[in-house]
Amino acid sequence: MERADQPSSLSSIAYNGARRVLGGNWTGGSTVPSRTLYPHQWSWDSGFIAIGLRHLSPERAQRELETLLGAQWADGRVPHIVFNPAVPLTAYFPSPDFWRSSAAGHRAGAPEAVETSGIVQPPIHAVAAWLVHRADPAASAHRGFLRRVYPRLVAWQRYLTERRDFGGRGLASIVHPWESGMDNSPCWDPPLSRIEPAATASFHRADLDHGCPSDRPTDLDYGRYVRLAEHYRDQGYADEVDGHRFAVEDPGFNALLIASEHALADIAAALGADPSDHQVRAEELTTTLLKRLWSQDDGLFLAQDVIGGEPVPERSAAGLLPLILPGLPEDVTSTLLRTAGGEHFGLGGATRLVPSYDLTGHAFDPARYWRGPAWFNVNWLLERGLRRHGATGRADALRTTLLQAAVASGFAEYVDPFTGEARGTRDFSWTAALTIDLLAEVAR
Ligand code: 2M8
Repeated sequence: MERADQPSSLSSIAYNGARRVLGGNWTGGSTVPSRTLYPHQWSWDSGFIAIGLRHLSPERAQRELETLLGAQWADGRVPHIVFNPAVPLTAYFPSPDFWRSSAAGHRAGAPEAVETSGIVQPPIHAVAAWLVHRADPAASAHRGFLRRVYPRLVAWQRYLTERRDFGGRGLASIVHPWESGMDNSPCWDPPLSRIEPAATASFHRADLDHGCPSDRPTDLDYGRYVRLAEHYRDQGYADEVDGHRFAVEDPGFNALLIASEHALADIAAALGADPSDHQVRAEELTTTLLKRLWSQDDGLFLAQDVIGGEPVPERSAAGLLPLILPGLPEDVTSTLLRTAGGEHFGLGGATRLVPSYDLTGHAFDPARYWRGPAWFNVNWLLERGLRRHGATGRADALRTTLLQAAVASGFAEYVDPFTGEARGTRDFSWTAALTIDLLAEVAR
């Protein structure tokens, strides 16, 4: 099933190492982010993983996405974790017996055959499906890949634009910090401070057995994560506007939502359907994103606390992610490019890779989860954003640094943004997958 035609210009250490990681983390229908820390299937991880896998085996990349979409709920949501029943309950917290999806999510349309979480993650999936298709359009057409995934991807996007539009202006809200994918970002501190934490003794954190405890979120943060998830579960995972205690419009999440709407337009056209609905929606969402989240004073997009009714005054790498989008005004892209290279993120200067959070921010910590370290998926997105907006030299330099850091760190989950020193777990799947994607780009 695996392709043998490895382009000759690829760095063989990076390529072989990344292929080994992805092979070791493959479970037969999907890929775990990490054998130790994250032993199930994660939603946005699988999107990034499929983007890399397409260069090794387009069919395996298709299966990665189809396994995830096979756990989609009837209301359209794609759950952030699809649990592997063969993995012991104690291996990861919150486990399936916490989420109780098939029972508590029954009314919302949770599947009966598989247990999942009830929250979501950033919608990279239509982007991934389109890239996977393009890796081998003939094989994809032969398997009917796009025809099968298109209706599911449309339902997923509509869940977000219709059921999660709590601000009433068209952007999707996240209802839990984990939904951002940037779990412990300082952006969530103000809205989280309103949440009464669950008692620490009421749950057992498995992450501390595998990760470095001082890098991981605190027990206080975890208590709040648990309380929010319990509340959502106990409401039957219903998305009533006033049923949530945490609702935030995150620029990173919404940038991927818009990028996926553009990808749906491409997919519709490839299937001979009318792409115009998707194009119009992508343009409307971009206009709203600019109107609602852009901050010229801060030089990037800010998250909006929907319940608190105000922007969150923190600079996160999520605020740079709209760089992946077409159709931004020239002054916005030039400001974003300046911000990425300036004192707050230091790209091309103080830092080797873009940190997850403002270098000058009060909560900056180069080691702590999503509060400073650099992540490969975020930097891969920014590399594409730089390229899209003509900053080719900077994109090339970022790509080279990413490849060096991935190999030197043993395909780490994340790295110190100044030194590239490995942090978190090793043999991490999206780090390996995106390495392969960048190598393929070099070879082209
Ligand atoms: C991290 O999130 C999980 C919860 O979903 C955790 O900390 O236990 C985040 O880095 C997230 O972005 C990622 O998808 C997940 C699995 O790699 O791990």
